[in-house]
Amino acid sequence: REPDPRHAPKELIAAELAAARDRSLAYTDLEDDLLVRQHSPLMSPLVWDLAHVGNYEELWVLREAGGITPLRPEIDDIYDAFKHPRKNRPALPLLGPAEARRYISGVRGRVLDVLDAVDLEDPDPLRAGGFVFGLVLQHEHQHDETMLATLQLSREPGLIRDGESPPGRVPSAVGAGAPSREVFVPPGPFTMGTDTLPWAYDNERPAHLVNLPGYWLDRWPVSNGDYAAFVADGGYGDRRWWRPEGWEWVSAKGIHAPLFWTRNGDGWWRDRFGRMEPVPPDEPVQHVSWYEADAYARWAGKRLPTEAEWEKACGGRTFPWGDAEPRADQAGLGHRAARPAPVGAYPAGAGPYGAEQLIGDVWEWTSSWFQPYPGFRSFPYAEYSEVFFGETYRVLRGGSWATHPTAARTTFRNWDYPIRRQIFAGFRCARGAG
Ligand code: AVJ
Ligand code: FE
Repeated sequence: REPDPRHAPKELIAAELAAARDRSLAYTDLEDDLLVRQHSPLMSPLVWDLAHVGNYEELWVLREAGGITPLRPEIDDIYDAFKHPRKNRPALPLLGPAEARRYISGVRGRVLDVLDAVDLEDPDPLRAGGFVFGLVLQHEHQHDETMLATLQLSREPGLIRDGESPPGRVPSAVGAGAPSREVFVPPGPFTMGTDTLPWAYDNERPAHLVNLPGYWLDRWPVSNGDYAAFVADGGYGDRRWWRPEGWEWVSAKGIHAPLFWTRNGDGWWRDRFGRMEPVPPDEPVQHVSWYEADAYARWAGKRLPTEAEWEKACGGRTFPWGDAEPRADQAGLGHRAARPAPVGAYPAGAGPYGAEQLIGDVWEWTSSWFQPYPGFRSFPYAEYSEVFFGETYRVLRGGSWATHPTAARTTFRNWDYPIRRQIFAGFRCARGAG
């Protein structure tokens, strides 16, 4: 098998950096107008993401780890995500597309020089195990996923390749003799988070014991077909299923289906990167907010899992199947296809209790707020995780079809506002054993 990039030799780090850059350049290989325009007030112009990725490398690899004199200190302010909310970014004096490409390629050349010179055994925590390279690599892939969400919001056709078809529906997922739709996770303690994965973020640390009662977890994410039944049952018009804030939100906004769904005759169609298609019933539902996920679960007589319940179902390994890097038959990751695979497509990716599709395909909303683990220490900067802790953001787990394997593992924590729907997020349900 491929060596794990988290314990990577320099050549592998360099190859991973090149692959991430190819990806960013592919998503921004567009007419200037499409790069400079703001497709949604929720998102940056794509040309902002592009230069921001390079500026982040300049800050962390060149200046902090490499001790190199700033190349373009005057643009730091523009690309500081905390100084300017996304909706204001089009008004900034952004580098144009050609200049942005030149800037990030100039930075990258020096990054490779720093990589060449660095001692990966250096005890300095930024350099040890190549942490700072893992940081910028995961950062770039996370922005690539964000750019895909921007491109989906643009509804412009023909910009995103569909990729290879995801695996077809696996017969064992349906019909007589199919596995049960829920798996049981017995009571007891498990180790949540990590002390040992060298490229894990601060918010995944430290490892700590969590004791949970037994619970049932859906074997698969909720499908479009499942979700359409909630819609057809009048779920969006029935206050009983909703949190008060969620009810207020759907009522005020007139929300009655997932983002990108449109009624067509007696069926649902969806916009997928600018093309309309019937909503595939077997695919995990995407583009629902936390409030919608929470309401569906209540309608189904269940609830969302806590993030501890989600992680325990993965069995304490880097991936549900073990510590080996994902194979194509285990998880849908890295934009192999521009869509999730049907529910049941990855039995080979099951965790020890039988839950499938935990990694890849769709991010999964959990009931948990984004909070620090006991003993949390901010590293390398408070603005990555710490400033987001509290009762504002809900945690998502597992990664989507658009998530690169470098940023996918059972301990990885993502978070967003409970009203957000542009991310590639779905969910699965849980219920207590009682
Ligand atoms: C972890 C996806 C919530 O996009 O805001 C990118 C990742 N942090 N640049 C985000 C991130 C800094 C972050 N999320
Ligand atoms: Fe960023």
